[in-house]
Amino acid sequence: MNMNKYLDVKPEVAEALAAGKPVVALESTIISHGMPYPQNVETALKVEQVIRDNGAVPATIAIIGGRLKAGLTPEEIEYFGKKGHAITKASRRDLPVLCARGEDGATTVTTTMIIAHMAGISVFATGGIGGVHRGAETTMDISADLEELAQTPVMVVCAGAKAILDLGLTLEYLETHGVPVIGYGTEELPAFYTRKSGFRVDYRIDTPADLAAAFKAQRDLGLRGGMLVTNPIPEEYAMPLEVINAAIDQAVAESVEQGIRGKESTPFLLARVAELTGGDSLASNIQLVFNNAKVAARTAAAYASL
Ligand code: PSU
Ligand code: MN
Repeated sequence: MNMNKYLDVKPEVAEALAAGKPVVALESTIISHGMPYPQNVETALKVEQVIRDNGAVPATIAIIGGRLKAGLTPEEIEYFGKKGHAITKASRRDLPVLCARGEDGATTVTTTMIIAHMAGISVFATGGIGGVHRGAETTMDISADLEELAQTPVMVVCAGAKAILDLGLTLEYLETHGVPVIGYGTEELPAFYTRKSGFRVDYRIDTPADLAAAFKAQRDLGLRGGMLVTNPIPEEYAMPLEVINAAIDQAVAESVEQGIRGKESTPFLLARVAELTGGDSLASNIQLVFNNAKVAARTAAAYASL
């Protein structure tokens, strides 16, 4: 493979890819901006173990000293978790300057997809994706994650999107850009902390083998863009709808009052919802990431055998 000059693939990951073995990408914004220390580091290490237990090699993705890293060491994961919000949250538009200057960056869904694709990784597991924000009709705040799904051929396994977003507009945007939205074992779009949202997915698929077959068909058809797999949080960790919605409504109202904009918007809302719901939402968040890692690893294994 003709490797990008800025890319470093961890040897274990490179060997797995060369041998046609399954690899699953993981993002680093969830570590530095999505959870508090030390739970972020514990979760990031444990999620790698879940990937291994389900037959794939994990590749946590980040930017370190201007290098695009496909696969981190435990020490690097610790570094990202400890530095937290001091690390730049890096979306597509941030890559040129970070790489030119040799700086660090925490990769969002967008940049994790870009780097995974550069390295030859097809499946990526995370918690939630960015989307169209409430009020986007005036703010135009639409996550670059949606645009990336439209153009980069990576399957993203998530637990849907948080209701901090306008989920209806998010689905409309994905439809316009030709991104298939799959429900894993469900017809209804999950909303991260809850299994239901009131919105329907495009297709329900029930097995990793069938997810892999759909992704393979997308490749064989020569269609650009990725696929969004939404996997509902396990029932026992789902949060009561009223509790989570009250916290989300308050967080959104505060972000409007305080004029929070741009890249700060999502981290502000996530942190505020976590504060307002106490440790419950953090425990749910951790469990749904493990659940997504399991589905992603099994799907990567099925895809590798096609
Ligand atoms: N949504 C979550 N948890 C997260 C994120 C979103 O429930 O950690 C992070 C992901 O890294 C996602 C990014 O790609 O936020 C989206 O940020 P923005 O809305 O600024 O594009
Ligand atoms: Mn935004």
